[in-house]
Amino acid sequence: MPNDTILITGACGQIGSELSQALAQHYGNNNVIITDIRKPDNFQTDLAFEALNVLDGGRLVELVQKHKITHIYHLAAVLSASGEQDPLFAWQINMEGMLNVMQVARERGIKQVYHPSSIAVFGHDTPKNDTPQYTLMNPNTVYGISKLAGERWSEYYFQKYKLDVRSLRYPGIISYKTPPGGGTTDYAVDIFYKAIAGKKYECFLHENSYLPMMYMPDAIRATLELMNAPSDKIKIRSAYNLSAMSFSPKEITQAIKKHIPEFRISYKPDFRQNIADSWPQSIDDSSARNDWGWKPEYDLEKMTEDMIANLAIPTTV
Ligand code: AKB
Repeated sequence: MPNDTILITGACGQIGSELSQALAQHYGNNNVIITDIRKPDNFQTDLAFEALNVLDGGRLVELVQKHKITHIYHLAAVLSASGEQDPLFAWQINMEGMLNVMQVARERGIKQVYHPSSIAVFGHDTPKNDTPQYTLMNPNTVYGISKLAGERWSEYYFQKYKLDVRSLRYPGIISYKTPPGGGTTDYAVDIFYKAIAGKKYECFLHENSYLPMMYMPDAIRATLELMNAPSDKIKIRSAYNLSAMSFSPKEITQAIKKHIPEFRISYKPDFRQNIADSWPQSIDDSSARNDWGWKPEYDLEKMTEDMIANLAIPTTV
């Protein structure tokens, strides 16, 4: 739409850095404002950057007014493993940050809000395989608790204030452009950097720890397809289950070894194993498929081939 202007929080993170580029292609470079607590020194972008601490609701209002924002993609969050290091801080960023966005969106007539959720909303007593959309949800990380509360708030703002909030329960996201920070699924990214560097990888999960995962191009496409779907197709306003592939550290090692036969891995599970054990091993995303036509493109083999090809390209600095 010609007059739409997008604001993204957490835009320098793993998903934000790629989603902002995809949104810029869709809406135009001049219509996408990226924000984060600060811009990392090596962060390359053609998009306008504004510093924003998501706890500062006044600054958010100022930016919304200044840039005539119509859509907000709220990605800023503390992830599962980092959250356990300082649970109250994680709660504050994840909950107060989200409520600031919702409140500003309601008061300033924002047309659409995207607030991602995660497989972290599930817990130890959730069915592990083909985890249904609606099931037992007793998360035991502060990240998971905040994402589940965020889902309830999303539905609340939609029902009570007709705010067009949409959300996906992302699995672990694998990508090569910007590294993830502080997640339990990060091993599936770190492992590629070690393999490409010809180094051994010490994995913080055990070899048979299965988790749902997705390659970044699928995650970006899912987000855009969800947000561009006609409103009557969006039947779930908490967050949609979303799935692409599921593998263990042992299986991703085997996939990497097809390209780099000398690659070696060892296992030293730490506190993140308990988090991984509380999450599903695979996800039933039939609601997303039926409601707005979701279909992933990348499986483990295709993703591994693409990751290795892209990481092998030497960077020119
Ligand atoms: C994490 O591991 O915390 C995230 C997630 C699954 O939401 N990648």
